[in-house]
Amino acid sequence: MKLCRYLGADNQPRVGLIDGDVVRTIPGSLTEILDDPTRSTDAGSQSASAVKMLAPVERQEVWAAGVTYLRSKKARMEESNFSATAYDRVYEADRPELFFKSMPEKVAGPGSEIGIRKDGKWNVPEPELALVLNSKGRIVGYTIGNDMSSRDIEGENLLYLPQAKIYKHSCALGPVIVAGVTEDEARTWTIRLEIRRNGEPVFEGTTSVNNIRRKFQDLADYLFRSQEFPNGAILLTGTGIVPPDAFTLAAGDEVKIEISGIGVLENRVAVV
Ligand code: DO4
Ligand code: MG
Repeated sequence: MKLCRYLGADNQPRVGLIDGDVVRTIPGSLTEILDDPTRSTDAGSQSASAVKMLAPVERQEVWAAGVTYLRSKKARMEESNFSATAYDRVYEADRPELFFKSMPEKVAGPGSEIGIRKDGKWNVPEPELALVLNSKGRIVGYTIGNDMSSRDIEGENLLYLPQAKIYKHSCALGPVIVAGVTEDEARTWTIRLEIRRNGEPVFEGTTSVNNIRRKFQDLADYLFRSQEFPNGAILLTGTGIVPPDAFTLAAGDEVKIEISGIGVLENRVAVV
């Protein structure tokens, strides 16, 4: 089942169920629908190609897990002189690295601009499977996330992580939420990242969701420890694709992230 958030004819955001080429409106807020995805869809329908898709997030905070793939651990140990052991240790530890990523209203949707910091010299996208959690911390769906990051700022000092990760247009989500899928099924999916510059591919990489070291529900349970999310939350699960060290994003680059069971999230890079 594919859910989306889109702009209705009255310019108000709506939640819909994608049924072939048609979007069927689901009455209610995303919070209510995540708590009960079997709600009726009798509030009208429109052609899917005719509507503007929005980021599938309404009042849910966006959080992210880090260093959940071996590739991410190795890349971060290389970029950082004195924090290398922190990445090594968190990869093995029971408690995962979890960090706040974005308020929902700041998330970029499909086709919107994503940002690279003007004071960052080494900027990359991080293509990630995102867990959609309801208010009880249960995984009710999956979407695609982009955890845009400045590697030079993070590498200079671990305490700069919030600046490397949380800035204007640093988080994109979409295009849809796929609900009713088990973790075992999601682990068969492939993540693909393609970056194009002036229409030409400049980077392409793939990984398998199954390379994520941690169980998805364990990540969600840690996020909900001593914490409440009355509207649910989105949790990015970390990146397993890191472009070579010589690569940095430039304004105008097109970033395309595909997850086989979900779809394609495309955004263009702007300096912020
Ligand atoms: O520890 C820094 C962030 C890690 C991260 O964002 C990732 O592994 O995806
Ligand atoms: Mg990340």
